[in-house]
Amino acid sequence: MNPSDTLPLFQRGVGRVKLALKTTLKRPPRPSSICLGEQMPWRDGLLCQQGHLLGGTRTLGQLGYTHSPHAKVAVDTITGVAVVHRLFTPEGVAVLQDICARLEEGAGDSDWIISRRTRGVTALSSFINDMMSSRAFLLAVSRIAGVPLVPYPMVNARSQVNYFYPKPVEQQQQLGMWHTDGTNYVLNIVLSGSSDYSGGEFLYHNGTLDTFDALDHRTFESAQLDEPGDALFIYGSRLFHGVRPVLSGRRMSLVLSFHCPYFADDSNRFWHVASDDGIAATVPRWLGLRWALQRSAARQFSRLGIEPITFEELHQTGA
Ligand SMILES: O=C(O)CCC(=O)C(=O)O
Ligand SMILES: [Fe+2]
Repeated sequence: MNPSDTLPLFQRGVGRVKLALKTTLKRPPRPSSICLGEQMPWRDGLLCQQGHLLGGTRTLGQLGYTHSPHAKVAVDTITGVAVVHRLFTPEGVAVLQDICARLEEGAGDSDWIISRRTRGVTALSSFINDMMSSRAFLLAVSRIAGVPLVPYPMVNARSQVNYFYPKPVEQQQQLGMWHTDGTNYVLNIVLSGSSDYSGGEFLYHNGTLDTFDALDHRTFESAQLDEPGDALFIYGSRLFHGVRPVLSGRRMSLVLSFHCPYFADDSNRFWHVASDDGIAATVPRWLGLRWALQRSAARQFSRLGIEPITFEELHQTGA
């Protein structure tokens, strides 16, 4: 088998600009018309009280990076990739499944490997919005990441629900799967169980961006995401990753992005966001992002209504 037949590479550089133009010309979906009528509010008890389990953790240093994205934070402090089990209770997973399934109504079609997706879901679901602003949830994700985190400041790039369905073989071959994310700290929560679909494995390149070769599958790893609610945490802008085409059933996932408020640096690029949301919609949001990144960490936490999460706190146990 020639891996290039099954593992095409997603657009970068000029390809992103072309994609941004295409997205701009397409009629945007209208997710704001969805009325979820959520029955249950978020509560911290929906996080697994025994604490989550991590598997296959690799720091940015272990992936081969020598330069840290943040001054004074070592590459071996920041997680590059980790499988997260039991972050939520079964009830928490069931509520997320229900909300994300209902958000499909307003999903836009995507001609990427993801069949459909709904962006900016924190504006549509108060449950997901409150979960992302919960100090307990942010502390759990910060501990996984190795740095304190807040929700990513740009709403559309902050959260997304992906729906994958089988596609005709001819289409799969033209479509990109391998990509890096625009955002840095990304939690990919798979809400379908492994018996709900076939194909759809989450692959990542176990190395740096420079050493990625789409044809060399020896460096690829498949994340063990079997139970609904299992998640893959990644440093998305520095890890090539992708979901293989789904062959049967449906795979649904909730992808959440975070930002470390102690540093103003951010890897996102205008064309990356514009390729997802179109150019016109991205301009004001982009200006808002530049503004938000300048806020102090104290201000970012106080806007969420929570006490700051500190570096020291990440290493304390029993909290
Ligand atoms: O749906 C997933 O599990 C992850 C897809 C992905 O990498 C993305 O949306 O950027
Ligand atoms: Fe991604």
